[in-house]
Amino acid sequence: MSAGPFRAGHVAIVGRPNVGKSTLVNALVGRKITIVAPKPQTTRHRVLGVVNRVDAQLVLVDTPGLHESARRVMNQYMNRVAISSSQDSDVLLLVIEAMRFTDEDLWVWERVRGLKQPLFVVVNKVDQVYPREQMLPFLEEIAERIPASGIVPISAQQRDNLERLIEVVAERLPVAPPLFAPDVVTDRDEPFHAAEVVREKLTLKLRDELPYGINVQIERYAEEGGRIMIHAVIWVERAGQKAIVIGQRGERLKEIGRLARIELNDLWQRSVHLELWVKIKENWADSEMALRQFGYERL
Ligand SMILES: Nc1nc2c(ncn2[C@@H]2O[C@H](COP(=O)(O)OP(=O)(O)OP(=O)(O)O)[C@@H](O)[C@H]2O)c(=O)[nH]1
Ligand SMILES: [Mg+2]
Repeated sequence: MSAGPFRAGHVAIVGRPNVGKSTLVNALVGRKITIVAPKPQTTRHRVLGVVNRVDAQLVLVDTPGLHESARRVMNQYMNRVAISSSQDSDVLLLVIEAMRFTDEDLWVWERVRGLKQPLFVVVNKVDQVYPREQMLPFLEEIAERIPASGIVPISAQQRDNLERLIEVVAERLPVAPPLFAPDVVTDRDEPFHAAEVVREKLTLKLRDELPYGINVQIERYAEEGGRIMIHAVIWVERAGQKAIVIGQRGERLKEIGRLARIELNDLWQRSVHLELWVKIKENWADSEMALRQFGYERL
């Protein structure tokens, strides 16, 4: 146990899409609070995850992957979320992938390099590197390119070196009392999580381009006779997309609903009844107004 003062603050987690930011948040919190998928641009919102230690509370801020080609209103919104979360944080974690420093990583670094907060480079997915010594020249190159408070190689998936990461980050947080009560793990409520889990399953089950034009909205969330009743609308941008989401004889939609329901059942230890509808709102991702209606915060 440490004899130092209690420290608490916000730790923004930024990086290009698909490097493992959300996986890292879930691994550190020890519970799935933010969705994960093998495709880029999965996270769209700022989601907080709270990590409690004897001498520190880390309020992790999961952010959408910063991406250079953000032409649509929704993509610009995602980048704004990531940047404003970074500005508001006490410590920044720039997540990259082991052995892969891309032009987009460089672009992300350019976006945050002017910020005053301590910044750590988190080199994720080291489980994919054999033998590990291969990483040394890569780590040296990163150290040369990015003047950071530290470089921490980890595997979010294998939970490798995460305690070390928590330790070095906690040391840089301000001396402050906890920001959240000890039983709070996230700022998001159950309907938000339900919508996100449905979107995660859609992302997993649909071909590559489609998930970007999909939004999930909870229309009804209620407890009835000990069960959680959820009605969700899956918004797509065109009639053709609706047919794809539903699938032949409704098979795909059924499977997506089944997977989401199982996950929510397990997570909440409650019986969940989930009904899904697919509706069309043309080009909603290009519309500031549609984003507002869907509850994307104003930034
Ligand atoms: N091998 C390996 N895969 C990982 C690790 N961490 C994450 N992944 C995988 O990388 C993919 C992307 O993970 P996410 O956590 O969704 O990445 P993200 O950075 O949040 O992505 P966006 O939200 O799209 O910006 C998923 O398939 C994860 O399972 C890791 O430590 N090792
Ligand atoms: Mg994510």
